[in-house]
Amino acid sequence: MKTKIWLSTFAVVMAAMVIGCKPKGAQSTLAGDAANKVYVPPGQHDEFYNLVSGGFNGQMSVVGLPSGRTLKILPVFSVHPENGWGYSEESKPMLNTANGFVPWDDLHHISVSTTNAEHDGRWAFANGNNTPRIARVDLTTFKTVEIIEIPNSAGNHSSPYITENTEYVVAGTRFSVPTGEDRDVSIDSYKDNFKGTISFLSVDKNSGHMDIAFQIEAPPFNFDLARAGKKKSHGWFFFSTYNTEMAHTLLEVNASQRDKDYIMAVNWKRAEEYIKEGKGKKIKAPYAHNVWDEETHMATSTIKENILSLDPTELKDILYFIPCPKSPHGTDTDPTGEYIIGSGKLAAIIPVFSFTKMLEAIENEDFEGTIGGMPVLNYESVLHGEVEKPGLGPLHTEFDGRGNAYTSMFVSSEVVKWNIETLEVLDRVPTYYSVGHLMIPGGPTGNPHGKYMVAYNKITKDRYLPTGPELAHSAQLYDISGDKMQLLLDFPTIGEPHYAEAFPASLIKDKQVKFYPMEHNNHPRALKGINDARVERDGNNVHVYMTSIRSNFRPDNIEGVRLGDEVYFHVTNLEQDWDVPHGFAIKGANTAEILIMPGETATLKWVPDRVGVFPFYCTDFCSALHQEMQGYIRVSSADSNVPIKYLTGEAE
Ligand code: RUQ
Ligand code: CUA
Repeated sequence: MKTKIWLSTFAVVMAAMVIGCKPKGAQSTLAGDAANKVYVPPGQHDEFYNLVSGGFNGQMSVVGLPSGRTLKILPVFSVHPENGWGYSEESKPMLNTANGFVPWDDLHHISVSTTNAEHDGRWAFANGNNTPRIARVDLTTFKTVEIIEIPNSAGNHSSPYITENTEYVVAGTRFSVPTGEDRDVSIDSYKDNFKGTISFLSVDKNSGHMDIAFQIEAPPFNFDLARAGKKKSHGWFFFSTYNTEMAHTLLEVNASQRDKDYIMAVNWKRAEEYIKEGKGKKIKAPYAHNVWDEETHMATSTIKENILSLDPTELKDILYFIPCPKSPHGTDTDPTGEYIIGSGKLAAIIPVFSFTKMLEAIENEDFEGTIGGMPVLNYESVLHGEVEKPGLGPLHTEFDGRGNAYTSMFVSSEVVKWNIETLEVLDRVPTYYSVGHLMIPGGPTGNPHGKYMVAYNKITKDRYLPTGPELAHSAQLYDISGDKMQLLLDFPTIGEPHYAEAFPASLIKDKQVKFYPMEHNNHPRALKGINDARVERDGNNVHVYMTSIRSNFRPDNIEGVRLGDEVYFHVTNLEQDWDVPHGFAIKGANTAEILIMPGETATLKWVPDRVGVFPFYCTDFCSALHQEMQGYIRVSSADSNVPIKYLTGEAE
């Protein structure tokens, strides 16, 4: 009987998840003061930077809040023809992996670096889901400067979450996979041969450089999301898990059987101690580590061979399991570090766990069982309380720093505000429609700026002018400074935003790099001035050493290239002023343009496939004579004896 009732509730929830509920009382008219609250007058700056993930477009976008203005698309894991990311010779190594060049990924989450659990605005980290990677973006240049691959992982979803001083960036695998020497195993041997892994990447305090410090083996569950403990819970990490049924087919049904899955608590300080004692073993696991150098203006990719692996079935006190209803998606820790919130997609309540109670339960060995010898804590013993009737389909929770939590409800399409101590629901607002993540500036840190909340919605339907079958995803900005949340603004987003983080603009806006000083340009093919422009043949390679400055390229007439040659245009932008990039593109090239920042050198490779004279030109409107910024290159037959010849701007 009980199962029957449960099954029918389950069916209703599942049906609602598929269809998506349209909220009642749709709030379509803006209150009179809403426009004022988002109005940023021309020439003035937004109060917050908001870094928004691009989901399946593999990029990050930079949005100003409260205006919702898109300031930049910042390429991370995907090639970006707009500026030559992944097309220039210098940037190609950034997208190298143990599988070779992978020019796309699925970027879900962003973490901005913190010191003492507060945003410090130095770097933003982002995860690549598909070919597991973590990227680091430098927030003085808004450029991806490092990408590291995560071996023994598949579907790097619970990532990239950081500890309170950015000691580690952490990555949990979504899919469990075979990780041993023999990976050719039958899929139905899942329970025996598949494993989960959690990776801890160290971050160098000064340079930001990442490395895989250690990896912890875990049961073959799916790891969905994670958050670090902070303040009192610093030293711990919390991961949500689903598919603790360990199903490998039709997960929709088979991974929704159990009433509770787990939040996995990781005592990483203890893991560090074990490593100091020499515990753990080195295992073979090749991964690429790609680093951008701002002085040579190029990336290098190194394949590393081994990682340090810890086995928690031997090191008994690093992993603990907290039962959590039901198929939890997000797990979030509040600004004090005391409360851990699990958002069970199929749960009717939101459980709030107490870190203090968790420590007591561990101390008292108050366990209800074990998984592979690792303790499962008693739900009731660790529970602070449950939020009753919050809505349907809770996914993610953020905080305003005033003791309130905000949880996104996918199925009932709303955001629910509740008090963390009393667990009382205080307010709810509809979203249009089916919110995924939500974001409060500083929301995951110890010091949220609880003025705005942004809902990132999965379904847009009628919100904007229709654009055929594919519609822009949508963000909605709410004022949360008062007791009641107020919808202020809808704005379309780039790609499919999952998560975003925002911080006060004042943190970084005066630290922006405006151009690269020529005297620090250590690119091996950089030119120091227009007089160095030249063309050199080296076997079948032709190197064009080119300068760009308003409004010419030197050389701009090139002859002596033969079919079968590979031509490398090494373009140095000699400008030493802000906002004067030059672009370079050549007719028929099977590639993209490159966009060269002032003081930078970048290389476009071109393999001509026919005889003729080919124009090239500057693609970025740089001056009144931008349209004059052009040239020609002649390609002769393979057996021609036209010598290398070029003009560097002598008047006719
Ligand atoms: S996810 S909508 Cu972070 Cu990929 Cu929850
Ligand atoms: Cu240089 Cu247009």
